[in-house]
Amino acid sequence: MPGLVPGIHDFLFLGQDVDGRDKPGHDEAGIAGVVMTYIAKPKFQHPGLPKNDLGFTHRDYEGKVSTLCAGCGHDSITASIIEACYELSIEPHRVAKISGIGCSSKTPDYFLGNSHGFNSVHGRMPSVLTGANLANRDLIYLGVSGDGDSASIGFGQFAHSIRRGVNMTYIVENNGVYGLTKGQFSATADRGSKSKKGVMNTDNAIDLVAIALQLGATFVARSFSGDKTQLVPLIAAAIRHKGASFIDVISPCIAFNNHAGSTKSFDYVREHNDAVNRLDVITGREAISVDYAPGTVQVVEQHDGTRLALRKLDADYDPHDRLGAMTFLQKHAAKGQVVTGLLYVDPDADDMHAHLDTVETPLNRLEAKDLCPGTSALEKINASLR
Ligand SMILES: Cc1ncc(C[n+]2csc(CCOP(=O)(O)OP(=O)(O)O)c2C)c(N)n1
Ligand code: SF4
Ligand SMILES: [Mg+2]
Repeated sequence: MPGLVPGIHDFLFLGQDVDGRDKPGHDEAGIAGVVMTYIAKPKFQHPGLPKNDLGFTHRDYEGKVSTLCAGCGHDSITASIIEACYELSIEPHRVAKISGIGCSSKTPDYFLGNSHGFNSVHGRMPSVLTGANLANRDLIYLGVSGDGDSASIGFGQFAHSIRRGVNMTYIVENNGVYGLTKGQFSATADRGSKSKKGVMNTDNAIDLVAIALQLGATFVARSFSGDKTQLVPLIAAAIRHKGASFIDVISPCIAFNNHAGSTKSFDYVREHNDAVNRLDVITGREAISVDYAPGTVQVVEQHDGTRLALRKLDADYDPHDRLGAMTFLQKHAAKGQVVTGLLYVDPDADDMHAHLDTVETPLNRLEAKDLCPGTSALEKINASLR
């Protein structure tokens, strides 16, 4: 997918604002010097493409052609999301993908082209997703964000959506910089790491995985954009999990954060990656992948019957122990190691709707009489509050 078109920064001066959107007043065909912000993919599909249970091919889970820089880690995450949704045989119209602003937040345009999508405001994805989820609990919610979007401007929003237990898969495509606005350090950049121009970051880093654990997320994982074998089953398991699932994906920005001195570069993460487990997701119907060694597998039962098979590398790592996960993370961080894998899961988790005891039926399917029960019902409620 990458490499077909120029990087995003080639477009920025060509009639677009800093978010990569067309400047007001410019139509899609473009005026002098304006380039379209997307390229649609041809609809043609080879008849021999493999199909999933629903008869869909991978192409049915793709979106537009990416306009990110060729080699951007975010494009690899897009490929993993497509793969996970294909393997789970998800009906695309049942997915709502919601994002903020940034190169990472542009990616929902490149996958699940037949799903619902909303590209919101910088740092505001979590509240938009929470509202959509409250209105229609029947959809599968994918929150896609960046480290700037979630750890800087949207830090409060991130925290509240996690602590509320919104049923979602929240993915942060973490490159340690504001890629879209040309590489300023974000709040996840490690103290002491260097920018492309050699400037040292003197601020302490926010570890979103540690925060998600502390705030009560019931599925917490970290992975690396270049490790599809680990990332695809993690995304699939997060989608099947009921509750707030959070995945921090280290995703090198090849334009501004892939040099010596960066702790989010391909080379650094490869050298310091310590996987706690290897996993496959097995749905009730059939195995998504059979690539696991018998005898070294721990099966985690999810409340909906989904089984998560963990292949443990650390004999004593227990993904059911929140406190243990927090300690494990800090211990390894102190050694400069990036822990990846499924760090914590609560298989019996509840979500926000259970906490609030909301009505089962999505609001858009309720009748007017259910939504507005009339004056006498209102009088009763008012009386009970006096
Ligand atoms: C309210 C507001 N403030 C600032 C900006 C400018 N801005 C756009 S994207 C961005 C940072 C994006 O960084 P990140 O979320 O890490 O995404 P990346 O591009 O690195 O994938 C900023 C500061 C904006 N669009 N809106
Ligand atoms: S995150 Fe970096 S590599 Fe990716 S599109 Fe943005 S500037 Fe390019
Ligand atoms: Mg970023």
